[in-house]
Amino acid sequence: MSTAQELQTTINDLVQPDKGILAADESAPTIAKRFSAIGVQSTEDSRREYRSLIFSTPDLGDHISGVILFEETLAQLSLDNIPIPKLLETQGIVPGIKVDAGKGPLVNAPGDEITYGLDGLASRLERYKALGARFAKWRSVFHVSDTLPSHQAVEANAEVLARYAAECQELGIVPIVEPEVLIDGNHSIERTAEVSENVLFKVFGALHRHRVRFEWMVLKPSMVTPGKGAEKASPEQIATATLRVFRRTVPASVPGIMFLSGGQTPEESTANLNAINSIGPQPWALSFSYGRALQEPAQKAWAGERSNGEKAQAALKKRAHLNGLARSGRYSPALEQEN
Ligand code: 5MM
Repeated sequence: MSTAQELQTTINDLVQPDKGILAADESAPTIAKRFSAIGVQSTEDSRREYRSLIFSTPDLGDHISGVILFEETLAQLSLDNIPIPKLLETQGIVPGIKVDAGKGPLVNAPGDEITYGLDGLASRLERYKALGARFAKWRSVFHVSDTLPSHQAVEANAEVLARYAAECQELGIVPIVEPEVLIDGNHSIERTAEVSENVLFKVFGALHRHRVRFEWMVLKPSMVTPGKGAEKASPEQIATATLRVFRRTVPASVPGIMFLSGGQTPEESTANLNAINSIGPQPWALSFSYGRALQEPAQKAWAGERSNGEKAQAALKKRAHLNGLARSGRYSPALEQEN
């Protein structure tokens, strides 16, 4: 297969009606935090057990088109000794890989962060591809206040996102570009909209400068919401604000926008996606690439006990199903009560 064919096939497999992406790429410190909330110690074995369990959920591929893995998981065997990427492929799910190397302070920009990981990226991508990864993900974060993010933080993160995306496409790997405007703070929905619009303009400018083909990428943004400490907005307000920003900044040639949940509750993130898909038509598919909002109920149900496996799988299946409905505006909160 040519590189172009590989990229197009992966896009076709990832961006499908009724389906979205499961983000299970928590780095070691993040998964330790999630496990500690359910009283489970994070070890290589407990991570393998939990992830193997959720990826084996019967018919997970009905509503999940791709799973983002952390490097450790990509090379792990399931509890039945099947390589994890192979287990996903047999479920009809595309395996992907988080390739950024975390983030840290941006020098001379107090309060801002920059994402690391460009050094040696091409050789890592080749290794991940040999292990079965067909798409990748890189996350940049933008803190919000009256003054943040600074001009240099927006420019610098846009540049590394674009360089990452170009390297992925060169090797036939679909890049997921994740600029996350953080929910932490008391900022208004108007301030989030202003920051998101600026960030997305700069990100697409950089992607264009680095000749990234928009047709072969997926955007993973945050929704336009008020900060966590501010008064809540309704799903309709969030949908209107989000779409206004995206229609101004995201080229129609991008096939899919797959939102992160960013600290919204599972129910909120489904209701908001549903509201977004109730306004249309739009040029792109609008779906989910949730981590916490898909996994939280499953983690609670599992609580580290193998005997809870079926309950955990049912909890994940339920969120995947409801988000699959929200993907085309067919969700209603009343469905939360059904099993
Ligand atoms: C699952 O968490 C991902 C990795 O985060 P860390 O590097 O901080 O461990 C994260 O990139 C995730 O894919 C996105 O934030 C979406 O997850 P949420 O939970 O926001 O939907």
